[in-house]
Amino acid sequence: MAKKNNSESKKTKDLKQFEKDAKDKVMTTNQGLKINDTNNSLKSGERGSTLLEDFLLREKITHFDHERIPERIVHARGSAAHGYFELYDSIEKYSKAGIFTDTNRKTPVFARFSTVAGSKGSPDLARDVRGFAVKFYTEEGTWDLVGNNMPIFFIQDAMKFPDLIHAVKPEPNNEIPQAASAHDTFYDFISRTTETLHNHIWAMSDRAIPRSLRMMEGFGIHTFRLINSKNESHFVKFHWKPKLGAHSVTWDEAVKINGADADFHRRDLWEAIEAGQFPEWELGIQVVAEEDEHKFDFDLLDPTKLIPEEMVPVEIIGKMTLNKNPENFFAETEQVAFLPGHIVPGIDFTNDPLLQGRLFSYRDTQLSRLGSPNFHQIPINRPITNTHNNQRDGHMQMDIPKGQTAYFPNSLGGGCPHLAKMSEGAFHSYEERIDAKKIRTRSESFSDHYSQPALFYRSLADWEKEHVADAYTFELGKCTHKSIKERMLYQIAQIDSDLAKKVAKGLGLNVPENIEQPVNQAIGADDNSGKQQPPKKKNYLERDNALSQAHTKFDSIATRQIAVLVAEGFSMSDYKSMKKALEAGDAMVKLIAPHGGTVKCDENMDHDVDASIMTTESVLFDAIYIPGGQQSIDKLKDEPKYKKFINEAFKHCKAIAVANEGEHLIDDTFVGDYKDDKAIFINAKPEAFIDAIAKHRNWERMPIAAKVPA
Ligand code: HDD
Repeated sequence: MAKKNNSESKKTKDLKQFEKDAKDKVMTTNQGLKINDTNNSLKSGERGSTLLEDFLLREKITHFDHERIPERIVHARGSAAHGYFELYDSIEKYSKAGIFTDTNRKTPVFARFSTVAGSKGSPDLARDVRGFAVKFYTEEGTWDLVGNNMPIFFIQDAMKFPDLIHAVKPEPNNEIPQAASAHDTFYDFISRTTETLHNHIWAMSDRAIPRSLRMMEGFGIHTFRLINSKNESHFVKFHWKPKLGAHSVTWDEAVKINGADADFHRRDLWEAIEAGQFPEWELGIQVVAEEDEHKFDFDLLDPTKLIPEEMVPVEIIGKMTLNKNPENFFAETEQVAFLPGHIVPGIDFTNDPLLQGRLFSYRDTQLSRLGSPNFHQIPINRPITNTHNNQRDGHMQMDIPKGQTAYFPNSLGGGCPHLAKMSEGAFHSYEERIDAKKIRTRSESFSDHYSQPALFYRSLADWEKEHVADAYTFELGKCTHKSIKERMLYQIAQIDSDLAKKVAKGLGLNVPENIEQPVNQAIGADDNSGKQQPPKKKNYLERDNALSQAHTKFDSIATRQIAVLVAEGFSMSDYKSMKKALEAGDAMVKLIAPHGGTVKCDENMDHDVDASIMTTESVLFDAIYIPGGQQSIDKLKDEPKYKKFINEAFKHCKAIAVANEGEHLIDDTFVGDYKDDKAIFINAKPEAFIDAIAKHRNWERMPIAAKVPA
């Protein structure tokens, strides 16, 4: 059953005043002049030249000529939705933030998900990190948690960000490749910058090709501080845990989805919300006491390290629900500006050098992207609280600040706006004690670059490990320089020697025993302290189950797309019972027929076709059901694309169920020889099929699936 759309929030109400609805309205110019022709320019004679006088043409064309703004320098491709955050229990012992203490609040949010490297129009299933940015419109001001779907970052210091991005973006001479990390410049950089290897192995894992934006985790990455009302600080890491679990597609699917539906993730998010299947994530925190700061084998300020959940469990504190799509993509999703510097009392920064640099970069980028220091006045960016200060003017000032004074202190303006006292909720930076030399260097405590990638790899299930090996092999296989591949193989060997051997085999190379030094050039040229080569990996934890998607949730088929393959005469009784069971679990059942329009079942009823086989692909679905009906099956057997459809689903380890004569169709496919596979069902109860769909995939099938030439 679709959930009720109770989407009104203080923020969506605020946005309403800016919405424009042209329904039943007359067309006008931007000055309100009514227009009776928007098709023809003003000419001297029927075939004459266009007149300079034509202000209607000029207004229309000028606006069009300027309707693009620069895309985001990174995270250009993204989709977003409105929703709200609810707190389960107050965490006032850690934080005084209203959002973390008041369980009666429904804090409005706007969340945007993105890929990093591709342009605005790039396909959704690129192998990439996903951005996970949430704007909380709180009563005390806006808090932005600008994270990713991986818990660590590539680099330790913001100073390296332009290098990282220049290396991964299309190469500057020919602007190739689009939305892909599989190229020489990226691996030239990665293989020489060992701090990147942890985030990089995550990017080689299934996490980089999520099944849905609704089925991925989110992380604030940096260690932040929570500040309570006694001004005591605790370190904190933020986690988003999807209610549907974290699931991914295979690389073969990703490549094909990009062709079949480049908007796969965007469409999936949009359609789920339109269907009332609101995406939900629980917010979790890992809290570390001040006095425990140095008890770990890694530095809490190093953003390339995670705190294993085995060491510090995640406490679930609340839930985010996304329940409303934007009204206008450009006005909301494109113009939203996230800034890690947007915080509220009760939350504060740490000295993580990556975070510190971000505090500068995001405000700066909005100035060129949105064009004015007044970007906070754009409707989607306005806080739900009142704002008063002495900042004035600038491009596109939308407010009309009243009064004679724009300075502080003043007496002519009655001293207003006056300063807030702490007791009135003023922000006050945490008074951290600092006694240090001014120095341009990297802390020795950041130098371990191999232990956590190794922990990640050890924690994966066998099928996940295989995907990682395939991903490295694919990516390095796309590089053209042998020296880069070999340097990368050496680095992989420092993480796991078996993994390196597998990848080397695929590349037709050997894993080098040694490589030219130094490999870690992330520190200054004059630093001779021996930090050039990171130390060998340590094993301070054998495995952390939270790092593997084999330990995610497998209890729901909600929003799973089920392709039902039918032609005229399909069995209504088979279809009806399966559809009922699938829809009871909130799955999306789609009829795929040889043609569009409607298709008749064996009870002579017309059914709307969701897609003709010519317009869709197996990779867009999670599972297949084939009801019986001899006439229907005979027709399907005549159409070769059905075989491709079924073989591909089998290759991608998906559940397939058939009823009665439906078995004859799979006998014509690869599936015919593997009917004892645990996710292939012949005349089975719907419950068994449903259970297999909830398990996402039958990864045990991988060795057989690899043989399918689809
Ligand atoms: Fe960033 C955008 C996430 C490091 C500079 N970043 C951006 C977005 C996300 C992240 C999700 C898109 C926000 C949106 O949807 O509009 N970035 C991260 C994370 C990082 C990180 C999780 C490390 C933990 N970023 C980072 C560094 C710098 C930047 C170190 C620069 C020093 N990021 C930017 C930017 C962007 C941006 C250039 C582009 C568009 C924007 O900010 O608004 O300023």
